[in-house]
Amino acid sequence: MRTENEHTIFLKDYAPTPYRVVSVDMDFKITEAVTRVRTQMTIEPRAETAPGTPLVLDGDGLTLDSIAIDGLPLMLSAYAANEAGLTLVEPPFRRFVLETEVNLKPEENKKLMGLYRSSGTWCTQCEPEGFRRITYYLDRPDILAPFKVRITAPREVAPVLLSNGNLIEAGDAGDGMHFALWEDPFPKPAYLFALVAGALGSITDTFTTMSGRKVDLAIYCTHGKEPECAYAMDSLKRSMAWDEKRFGREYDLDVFNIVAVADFNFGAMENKGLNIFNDKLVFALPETASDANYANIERVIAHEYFHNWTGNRITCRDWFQLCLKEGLTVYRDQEFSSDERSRPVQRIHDVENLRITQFPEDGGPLAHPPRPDRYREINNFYTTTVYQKGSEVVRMLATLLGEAGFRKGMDLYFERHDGEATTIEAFLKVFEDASGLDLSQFARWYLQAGTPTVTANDSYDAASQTYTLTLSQTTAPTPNQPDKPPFVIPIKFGLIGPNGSPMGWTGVSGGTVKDDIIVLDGDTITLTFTGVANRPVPSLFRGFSAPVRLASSLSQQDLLFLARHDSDPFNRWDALQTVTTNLMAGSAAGKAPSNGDIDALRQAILDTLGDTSLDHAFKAQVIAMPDEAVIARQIGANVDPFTVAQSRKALIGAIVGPAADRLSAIYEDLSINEPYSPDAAQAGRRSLRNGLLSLLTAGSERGAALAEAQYYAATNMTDRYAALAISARNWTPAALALLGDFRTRFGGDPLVFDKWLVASSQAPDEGVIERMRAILAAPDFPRTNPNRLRSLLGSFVMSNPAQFARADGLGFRFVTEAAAEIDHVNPQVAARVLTGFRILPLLEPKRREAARAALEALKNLQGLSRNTGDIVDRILAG
Ligand code: 0A1
Ligand code: ZN
Repeated sequence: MRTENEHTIFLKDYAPTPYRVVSVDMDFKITEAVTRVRTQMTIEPRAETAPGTPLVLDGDGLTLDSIAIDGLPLMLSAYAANEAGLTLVEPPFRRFVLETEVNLKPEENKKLMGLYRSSGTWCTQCEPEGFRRITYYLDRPDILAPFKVRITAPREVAPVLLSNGNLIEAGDAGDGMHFALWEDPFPKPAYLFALVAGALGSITDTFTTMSGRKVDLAIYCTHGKEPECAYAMDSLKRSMAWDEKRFGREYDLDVFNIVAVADFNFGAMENKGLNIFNDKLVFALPETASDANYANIERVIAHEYFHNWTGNRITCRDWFQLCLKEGLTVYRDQEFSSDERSRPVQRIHDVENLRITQFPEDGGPLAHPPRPDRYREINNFYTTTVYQKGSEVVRMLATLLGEAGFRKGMDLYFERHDGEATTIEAFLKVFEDASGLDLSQFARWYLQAGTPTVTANDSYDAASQTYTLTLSQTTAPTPNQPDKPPFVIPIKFGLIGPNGSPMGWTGVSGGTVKDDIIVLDGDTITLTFTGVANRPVPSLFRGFSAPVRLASSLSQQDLLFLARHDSDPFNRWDALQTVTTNLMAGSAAGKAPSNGDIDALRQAILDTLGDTSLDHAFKAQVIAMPDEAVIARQIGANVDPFTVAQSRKALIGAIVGPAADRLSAIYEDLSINEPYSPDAAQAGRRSLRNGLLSLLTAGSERGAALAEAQYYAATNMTDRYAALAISARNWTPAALALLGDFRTRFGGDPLVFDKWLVASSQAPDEGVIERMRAILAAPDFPRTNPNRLRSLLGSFVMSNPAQFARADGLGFRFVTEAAAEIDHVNPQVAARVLTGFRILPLLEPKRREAARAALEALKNLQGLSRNTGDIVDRILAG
């Protein structure tokens, strides 16, 4: 039996290392069979270190081939080396140079951490703890050093040799070998190290920074894919300009390189001056990539670029502080996308994502604060909570401080901490110093897990023209955190009068209200507004000003009123989503919605569609039906996902039925004749059209045929894939044939194959698991590629709850059995797929037991990785 403490690392145990690294010189000699890595590091004891203190370096799977200090080989008694580390028993008590040599077999590295090969290219992934798979080192983010890296490799197989920083020398090395010498002058933690060697094509461009420096930009890829990198390059240049304009941040090296690789555990990685990308986030052509892919490429290119300041120049002291760089950088990329596209639509999109992925995490067995205080496996903490909730916390700071105050704090952050590895506390301190606010209670957002529920109740007294609003917060216990003292919750709000226009008041008492923001920082406040001429409808949490769940006493009528009149587009959208979610959740619990309710909802949707002041992308969000996961959360317990899916579909049918003619007419009107462009306006039009197709297919007889026709007529991937996915999700009569066609039409393209895998995993019919088993069992299925595995299994687990959580347990067993196999090859991917089991506590007892049994069987297997063991244990304990 594992116990929580075995391997658990606690934040409270943080201590600096007794030695620091002054500089690093690495020499890689790459050949087909092995890569020899020679590392020279200049090391010195810190002022407070006692003589004789051992030096302990991290290693993972390494074998030491030679070791010397200041050029002299070490005696065997002076050190101890094994797979997991290297200890110098009594290092010199002065500055010295430690030289080690190891030999690596990148070809055999299927974990994709450290140095590995992807389609023949040598590449690296070091965050968080991959550098120790390359050389013995103090592999932690608070050790910063300048690096010089020499790469020697066969010219034929690896004409391109890249590392961090600037190229300072390159040339012939004899015997068909050549070399390159790279120098990164900015001290950096080892997790930002990168090396690439291979036969790659590239596109190049330049960017002139605000101070007039010219930066050479390049994107490297497999030969032949160059034209597919254009949108990524365009996104990069726009990101560089935006960071100058919005945050005053200029790029600092002479070159910025991006490399696209086919095998990658994550989206992308911000290595200093050498970002490495999952190729799905670089390649885009209209025929093979959807509008959503384009938007994602733009977002992730920006995200990794923005890390240059938030992550690289200022990094994390330890991995508990991960959201210092991730939450802040997600906030920055969301702001970028808002400025480049539509702000309200971006906000809706980001909040939907938060509700579908982060709320379930925060309300389940894997809940943890944005800054956790313990972990067994850090790789399991690259979560939606650290990233997306981390971003929401930064956004709340910006809301509380105002735009100018927030910028002042950010400027101070860059000024005060440039070149440091720092903490959340230091981050909050700059905003305190810039604004004079006390943020000690606000800090709880970083320290406490769980989604608060805010309850709002109001009353109006016509005689005294007084409006009373009572707001209270509660947060359920989460693992290791039974009690939750109150959060500081900024509630951006407005009061709306009977004719739909904003209402003022003459006085307010009972709590803090600054302009349009109420700050709820206790358990409950009761605000009294005086001089309110009529009963208002409150619009609360405008722009989703805090990551909470709102339980309000508003009637369906009030919500529909907001949907029509709120000046805040986010709340207009949210009001309608709330009405729909409530009706679907109610119907799944056996409470059939009344005809009046349905008619009113349908009318609200039609009115939105007819409103010429709204753009297409916004309308598309409004007509999108709530995700099954959101409905399940609303039900809260004893969920039967099959009934949820049925109720959802039934309600869509009831809404669409009498409006089908009208909806099809709008659908027809929206077709596009101009050539494809991924721009926001065209993409918005397509998303509305495909949103209508989705409604019509789920809710009417005619949809299936429309989808089939659209599939064959499509001239771009957005429309073709939408038609395919909608057909598969609704399991239309043509679905199987369309899947077959799609498979052959794009046979060889791996990223399009992923789309086929996703669509295949979404089918709601009983046969879906059998078909997936067959896909996985095919001898040519690329079982070591994370994109393929996640497309099939990840999307099944996360987005097909009715089949994943089947009452007979078949879905659960299919996933645990597949995960057991993947775990031997790539534990990170296996662990991530298994996080889908976090819905367990929400399920009705029979399904819960079936899920538990599948996890127990997995847990009992021999040789499970720490990644998988950690996830399974936490879910079973929750
Ligand atoms: N820092 C990257 C995320 C990342 C994390 C781990 C990786 O390998 C296991 C790769 C990338 C980002 O935020 O984009
Ligand atoms: Zn990041």
